Amino acid sequence: MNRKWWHDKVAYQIYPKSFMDSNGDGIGDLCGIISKLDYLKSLGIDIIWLSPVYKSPFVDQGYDIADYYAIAEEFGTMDEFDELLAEAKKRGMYIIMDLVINHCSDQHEWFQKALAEPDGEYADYFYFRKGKNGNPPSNYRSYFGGSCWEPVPGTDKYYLHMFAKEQPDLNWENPKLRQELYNMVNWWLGKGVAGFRIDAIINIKKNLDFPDFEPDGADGLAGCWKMVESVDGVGEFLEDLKKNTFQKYDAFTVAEVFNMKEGELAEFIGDNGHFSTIFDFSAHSLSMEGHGWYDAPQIDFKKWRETVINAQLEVQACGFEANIIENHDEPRGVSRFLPKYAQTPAGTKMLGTVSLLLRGIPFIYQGQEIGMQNAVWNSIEEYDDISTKDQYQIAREAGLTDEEALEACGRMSRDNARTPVQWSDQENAGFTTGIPWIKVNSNYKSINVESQEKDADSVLNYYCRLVAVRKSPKYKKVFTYGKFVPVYQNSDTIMAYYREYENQRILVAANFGKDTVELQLEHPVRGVILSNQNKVEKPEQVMILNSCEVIVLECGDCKAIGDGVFGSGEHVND
Ligand code: TEU
Ligand code: CA
Repeated sequence: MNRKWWHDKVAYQIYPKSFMDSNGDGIGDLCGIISKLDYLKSLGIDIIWLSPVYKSPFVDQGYDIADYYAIAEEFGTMDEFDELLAEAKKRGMYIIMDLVINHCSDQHEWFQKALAEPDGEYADYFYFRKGKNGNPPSNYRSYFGGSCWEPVPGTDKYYLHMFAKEQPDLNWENPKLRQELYNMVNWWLGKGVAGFRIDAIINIKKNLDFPDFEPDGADGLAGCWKMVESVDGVGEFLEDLKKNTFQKYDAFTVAEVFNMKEGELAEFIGDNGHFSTIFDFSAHSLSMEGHGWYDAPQIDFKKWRETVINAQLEVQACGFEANIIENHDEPRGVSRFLPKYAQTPAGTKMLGTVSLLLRGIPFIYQGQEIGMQNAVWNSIEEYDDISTKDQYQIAREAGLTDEEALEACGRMSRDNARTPVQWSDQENAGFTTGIPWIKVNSNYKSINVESQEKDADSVLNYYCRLVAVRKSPKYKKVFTYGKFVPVYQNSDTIMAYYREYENQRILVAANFGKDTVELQLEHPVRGVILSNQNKVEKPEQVMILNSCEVIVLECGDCKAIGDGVFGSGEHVND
């Protein structure tokens, strides 16, 4: 495996609208981010992923882009963006942008021109198709509910949108469109962004026959992802994109890929993969086994552990993935992956440790470092997110009461990750002096940055130590390239693994259960590297882990162990 500049970095996702408001309009902005760069530096962050900050009507909170070359005035100006870039660079930090090129906003000039001339050249930037027997061209349901096809006014045609109707899909079969996108990507790379998080990119390849699929819901439609999963050829587009853009700049790219086909992983993240890496959504996908949020299975610890372990073992054979416990589309990780009794500072530190020391590049989502949790939502009107409102409808149409549907949304809504970052116990959690665009989590007085900065034993200060351990000169290589080896899998409540590289072996062991567990150590312990119970005594022969305890131990020598890629024996080439 060739060594890459981003391999040993720690990344942080900012959802700008909820991060920090600098001008009192209740909306987070670029100057707010600049004001917090030193805070992120002290946390040990290297790479910052900005969710979209482009001009947008915000139907899907900026994932509906109306001008790829302009900063949304709600977030600030291009000068302020350039200042953010410069200030990040001064601190040795990298900025990656969110690249949303499966679709644009219906307010984008391309789409407006297409509507004006439905048979003109811009109509071919999109998928304009005639209906069938008075119906839409196919029976696809969008990710946000309803048909994927919207009538083109004044015509007998429809346009395709796999997300909201305000997000028309871009026609990647059109080389002119692709070139327009490549020019835009290179313009941002030329400005000095270090790369991109790439949005929903698996959806760009369509089956141009738009065949119907077996309906899978009360609406008589079929999930649009069935078409995505059934068609080949996305790789050709992704290679074309990479060769014409990222490759020229050694850019770091992390793709959001659901619905990847079996056996395609190496093509996506291998040494010559389409992307530097992709997110590991395997644990998040456990919630997608129902018809919607209302019947999404609750996370079972052993199933979660097995899923994480299998993903680690599969990926280390061909590359790296990006590890998360949450993002702007998911509920808060602490609320989702920890049982109620573990939703404490100790449990939060435990979950963070298990995630950040896995093999792969860790992404911390804003507020995760202080243990932010799901909010309490009292009515569907309190929500902003279009996906949540759709899921509420799905639940009600499935016969759930308002209360039951609200419980499902409260558990799964993306808005749980979009409540403002809790900076202090002051009004609006110190996020804004104005009226916040979305409600602040009511627990901000007990969970906030300012109080935790003053507490050496806080979640925040533990995360600082955790990131420092991962990046320390002594352990950087083993945590970056070390082989992942699961252990104690026959236990009902332990999640534990070794990281092994050359003669180093580290044990990460966590007890997600309620009861204390005694474990027979397999290797002599040299010392305690990190403990969420502040333990310093190294265990001998037997290790005792209390409920919600995690410990990181340096174990005795191990024989020449591979760097975890392509099995044992392979070493990283400098
Ligand atoms: O999310 C993509 C997305 O949600 C689907 O690709 C995914 O398959 C589905 O949700 C699985 O449940 C990205 C952004 O992260 C999200 O915020 C946007 O709403 C969406 O794309 C549209 O841009
Ligand atoms: Ca603002």
